[in-house]
Amino acid sequence: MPIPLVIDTDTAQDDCVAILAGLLTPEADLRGITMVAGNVGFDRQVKNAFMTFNVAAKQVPMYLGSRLPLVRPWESAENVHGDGAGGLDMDFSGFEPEAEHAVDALLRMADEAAGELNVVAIGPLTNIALAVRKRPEFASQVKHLVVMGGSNNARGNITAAAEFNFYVDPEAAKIVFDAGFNVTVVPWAPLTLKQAVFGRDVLDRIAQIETPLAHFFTSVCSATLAFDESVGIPGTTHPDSLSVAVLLRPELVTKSAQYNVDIETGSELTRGYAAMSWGVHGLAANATVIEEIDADGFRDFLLDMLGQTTQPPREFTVAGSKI
Ligand SMILES: [Ca+2]
Repeated sequence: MPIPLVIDTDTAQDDCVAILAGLLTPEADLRGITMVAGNVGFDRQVKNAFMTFNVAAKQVPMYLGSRLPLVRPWESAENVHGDGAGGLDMDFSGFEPEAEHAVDALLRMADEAAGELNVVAIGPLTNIALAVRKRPEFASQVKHLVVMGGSNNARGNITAAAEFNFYVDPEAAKIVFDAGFNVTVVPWAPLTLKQAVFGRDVLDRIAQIETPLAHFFTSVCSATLAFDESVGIPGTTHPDSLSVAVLLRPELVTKSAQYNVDIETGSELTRGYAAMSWGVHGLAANATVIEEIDADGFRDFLLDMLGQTTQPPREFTVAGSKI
């Protein structure tokens, strides 16, 4: 049976790869994507997602959601991701988002799927928090929520304490973890840093795959590679595509445990810090946190996907030149 899912995304770099996995993995029934403020400018994120549809030669409805965090000003990760697509551009005429708001679309799709909808949230949790505020039962209607965010008693990325998605909208993250979802967390550290980094060896293999998807991957990951190497991470990071992969291929998860996850909203120093309590502090578990994956299996999952031949309807350009 295909797995019905929605991807809630701040589309840049690995978000693009995650959307490709949702579009092109045979067992996935991607019902739509919902856009949330995060990595790069909102309208740029929309373009990045449309370019992802283009390279996949496959489109699903795109719903625009929150352009700002719940109560804070937006902060970008453009220093990490650039425009999030390595300078790629194309003719966007005819590519239009749906008129329905992302929050309404999430609620409607949950109704239509009658308890079978999965949500993979790979940006700040603003849209998910708004959906559960608009309709608290949304939390129990969603079969499985996979959240990319936080670190499991390990270092952050945007600050020492915090990972970007939870830092940008900590109030939203707190609402979501208090809401009663069946939620699985894909943390930044140590999981992503240990097991979802593609080093130069893997990137060289991808560069040799002669498909539009592989060329696109190399472009969208290029800016992040330079940033990562400048801060001591030996390759490109793939927590968002891992989040889609663990939903579609649960056998990739080799170790996980129950935690109580709560988010810091009061402090500026530790804003967005995810306290992940591992069961010895008397707190009720509210999340499954992934601790280890089959890293080779995940790499092969993405390499297989990038090896598919697609026929993108539009040509991409870089700085006005066709490529
Ligand atoms: Ca993301």
